[in-house]
Amino acid sequence: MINNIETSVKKTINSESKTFNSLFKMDVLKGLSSHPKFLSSKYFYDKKGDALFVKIMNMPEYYLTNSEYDIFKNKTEALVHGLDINKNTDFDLIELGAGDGMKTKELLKYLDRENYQFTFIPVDISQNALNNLETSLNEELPHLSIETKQGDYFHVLEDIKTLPKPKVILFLGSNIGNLNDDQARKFMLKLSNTLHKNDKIVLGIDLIKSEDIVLPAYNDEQGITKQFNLNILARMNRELDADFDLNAFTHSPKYNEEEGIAESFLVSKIDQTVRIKVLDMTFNFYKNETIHTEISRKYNDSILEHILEHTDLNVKDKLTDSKNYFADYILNKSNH
Ligand code: AVI
Repeated sequence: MINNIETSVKKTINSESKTFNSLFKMDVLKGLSSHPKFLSSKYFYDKKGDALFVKIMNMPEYYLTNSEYDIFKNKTEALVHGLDINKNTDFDLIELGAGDGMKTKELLKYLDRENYQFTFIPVDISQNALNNLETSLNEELPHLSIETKQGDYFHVLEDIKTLPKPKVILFLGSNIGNLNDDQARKFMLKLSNTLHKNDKIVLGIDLIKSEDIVLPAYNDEQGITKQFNLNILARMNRELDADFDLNAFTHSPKYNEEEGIAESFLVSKIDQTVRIKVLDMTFNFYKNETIHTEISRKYNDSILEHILEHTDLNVKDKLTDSKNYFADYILNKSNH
């Protein structure tokens, strides 16, 4: 029975993929036809989701933002020292997933004040976020050379590869944590292959710590993270003409301290059938059935070493915040 469903789903995906004009539809079809069901967390981030994520970053429970800001504000000199940049060498400072650049501005101000020669290249999927960042940087640092790049950073890496100057890549905010270990290994290999010898990466990652600190960050009192998670259903209602009843699902975050993995699920409160008009399909959910929506992996030194195993990247330095919650690792590319 399961085989039949899987075969028909595969057939549908194969035959329809040419006509599907959006990856979203295909991913929804695949994820909701799987056992257990899953949806990719990248679909949290539409306009509504972006706004909710900004709220999350400002929540008292979401320690990640303040922890990394602490490093950028209070350890700027050590950070720049670890990057080994010669003041007379022009370089590109590329930020993957720049957002509002709050942390990066501390670094930019320092580099500007100390007369380093560089161009700041923020990369983001949202043109709106890039425009806002450019406007605020033009005001705060009028001499800064800035070139924005809009796009999915997986694809932008191809363009970055051709840039001739030495590079420093910023990949902050524990964004790598939203990839599983296999995806993270592939991504870091791809990133490593876009770099030249002695280029650097600043990789911001959340460190493994106890459940009483991590879990509230994904289960806040105000219910903002719940809205963020449910937005993926709301997005299917908006974009795929689905009829999800948001009240019929709950937000359920989990954290396994031993593994250092936080995960979010949506759980069906009742037996129910949901129709997705654009797919011309219905999906059944039984009471307590889960949809996996996000992984937020936490790291330690040995997990990171494992992720970097097949790359030419070596850990050169590690800076942590005053509470030891978060780390910015400086990685050096050792070969051409
Ligand atoms: C973007 N990313 C690093 C966040 C995280 O912590 O995994 C996304 C997030 N999900 C729920 N809250 C925040």
